[in-house]
Amino acid sequence: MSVVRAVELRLVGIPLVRPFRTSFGVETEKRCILARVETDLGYGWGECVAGIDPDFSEEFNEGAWLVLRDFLIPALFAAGDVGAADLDAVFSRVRGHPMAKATLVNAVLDAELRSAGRSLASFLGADKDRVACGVSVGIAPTTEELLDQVAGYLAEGYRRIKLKIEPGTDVERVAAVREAHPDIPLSVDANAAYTLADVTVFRALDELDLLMVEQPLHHEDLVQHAKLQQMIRSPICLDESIRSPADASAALELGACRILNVKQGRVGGLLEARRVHDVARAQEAPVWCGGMLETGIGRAANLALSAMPGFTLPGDTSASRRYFEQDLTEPFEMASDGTMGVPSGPGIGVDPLPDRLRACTLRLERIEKE
Ligand code: OSB
Ligand code: MG
Repeated sequence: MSVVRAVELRLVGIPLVRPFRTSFGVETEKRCILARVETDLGYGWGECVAGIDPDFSEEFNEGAWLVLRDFLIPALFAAGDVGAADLDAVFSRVRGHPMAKATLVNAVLDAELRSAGRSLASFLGADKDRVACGVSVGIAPTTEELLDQVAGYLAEGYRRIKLKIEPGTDVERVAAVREAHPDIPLSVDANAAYTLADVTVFRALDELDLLMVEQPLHHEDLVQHAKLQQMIRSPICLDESIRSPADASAALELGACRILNVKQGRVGGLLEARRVHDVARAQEAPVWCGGMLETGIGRAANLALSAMPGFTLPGDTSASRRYFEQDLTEPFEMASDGTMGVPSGPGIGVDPLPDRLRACTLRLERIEKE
């Protein structure tokens, strides 16, 4: 338990090494909110996974900033002496906005763990100190470029390739990658771009021995996902549809998916992510750690989460250099066997490099408890 005395909100921007294109848009820069909470015991960091536009979810940077500044931070100050585990209740009067809430939950948890000298991985019950890494490959301009990128990532050691697809850029592309690499773990992510009327696409993908098909349909279509899962062999994995442990449990019970992508930021933070993990484990559904092109701050949290026992598939926990020429923290590097070390220092185990942080900050607002 501790009293939060101030929160620094910061909008940061870092160019991506190459544009990242999905079925919902293209990103050339990572832009996100970082929160640094100051408590009577120390400080902690949280990264908000919202992006520039409300496209992956309703949440986006400018909206999340206002929700944090005008609702969540005042509620946190009013709560007085609190622990990260209490924040669910403290924030309950704000409906939705799991990404904004996660920012503070994670920052307060980081502060608690730092002051206790305990690593996040140990707190979450990690059973490994290295995790297997996959890579999410954006929609490329041509099949040749896609094949080049995939070959490059495989040469670096990535243990699973995930291809972004959209209507019109799907079966042929995926088949070309499968032909070039008959034995690799391969998956696709549609980011909700299809409908049940596209079942022929998924039947064709079924022939390509995919590890999973991620979020084929609209995020609110749990029933349609259950119908699609009945029609195809490849396991469906849900991402956008899962915003809470309750969603996870509903989706598994309905048969809307057989695998879950756990993004701590999308489900309201690390504590809720642990609950999603527990729900999935109780139903023997594998989970893996998704990513939102995080900076080193969010990446450190993701790596700790990935080290939990139910995370049995490689995550989108790629090396810093897959995203940025220079990260905000010391770069996360992947070994040639496709594994990455889980930070073991107190809390998330990393800090932003002061000069990098200054150079990447686009806006800074300090909010103090009265
Ligand atoms: O759907 O998993 C997704 C990135 C931004 C928004 C949504 C998604 C992604 C990724 C990249 O696939 C995962 C990563 O490497 O961080
Ligand atoms: Mg996804």
